[in-house]
Amino acid sequence: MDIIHTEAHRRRNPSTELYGGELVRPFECPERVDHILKEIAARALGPVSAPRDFGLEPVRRVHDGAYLDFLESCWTDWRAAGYQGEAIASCWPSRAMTRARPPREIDGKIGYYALAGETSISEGTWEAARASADVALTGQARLAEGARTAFALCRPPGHHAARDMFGGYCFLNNAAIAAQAMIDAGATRVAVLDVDFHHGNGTQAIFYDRADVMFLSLHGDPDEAFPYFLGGADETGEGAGKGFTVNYPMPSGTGYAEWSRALQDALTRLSAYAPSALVVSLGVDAFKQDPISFFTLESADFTDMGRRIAGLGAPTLFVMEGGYAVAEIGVNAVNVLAGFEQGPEL
Ligand code: OKP
Ligand code: ZN
Repeated sequence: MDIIHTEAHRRRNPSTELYGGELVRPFECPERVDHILKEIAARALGPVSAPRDFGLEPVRRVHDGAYLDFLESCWTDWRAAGYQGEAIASCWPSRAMTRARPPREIDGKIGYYALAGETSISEGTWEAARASADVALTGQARLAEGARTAFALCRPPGHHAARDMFGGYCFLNNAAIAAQAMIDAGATRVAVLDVDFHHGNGTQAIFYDRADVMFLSLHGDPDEAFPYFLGGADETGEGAGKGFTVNYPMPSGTGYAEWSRALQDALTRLSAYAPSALVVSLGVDAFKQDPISFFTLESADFTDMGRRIAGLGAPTLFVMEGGYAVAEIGVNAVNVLAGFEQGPEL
């Protein structure tokens, strides 16, 4: 399997995450990629190559222009305002404050574009986010050139990022950018299957009113888990997109028996949709030892997950999302990919 990776991810290395009222070292850290690469090498999964530079055009197909300008200038503007720490949102356009436009001043602007406060913006964040989108787009290009599968080792992750919102460690929605690029290259039906523990609110929102990109997500019930305000089973799409969003929220303690039944249902729906390409938002934070999640999947379950996804028979782009049990992230992520390469049990 072709693996796309760049060391530019290291430019995303903030020292703070607002967690439980403290500023802690972020769960989403550069070592995550080191462990994945180490396991890729140990198991000879395939060649690792660098991304191409696609520029911002394919990113603009998914994200708002003023939002991209904000991401690019945020760190400079934050420092210019005289702040000593990393850029953290602390005010939001809440329900009763609907003056829905970005203020000029950086403190207001970051609150306007933030969906949550845990994600600090630091020097290099924009460059790493852009490189991460290029990684996904390069994976998409591999599929367009005829590859059956590729692994975009994206970091930072993307599935929480919406058209004009960052947060949940995400800035640019790598999976959505790749899916849109597939459509722009002529695909008529693409699907995004999101197996990260957290609901892919950004991806859902981006494609909510569209029938050309189906979105299916298995995740912690938003009544109990981040991102809290999207991801219910009653969200099924709108307009032309009605029926093309499918959510599987599951409660605390969910193990693979229950999780894989949801996956089987998702695969049955996907099979009926018959996408010409599949994007898998590959988070491995459903793992039992994940420090911020509450499912109980074992490492071996990730192999089975990959095998089942292979059963769909669609050209498949894996896009890395979450997973915070850092020592085990390599084994868990590569298990999915190796399971996919083994294919379904006959
Ligand atoms: C990103 B991805 C829980 C706070 C959760 C954000 C989690 C972002 C996960 N107390 N903070 O989907 O893996
Ligand atoms: Zn996650």
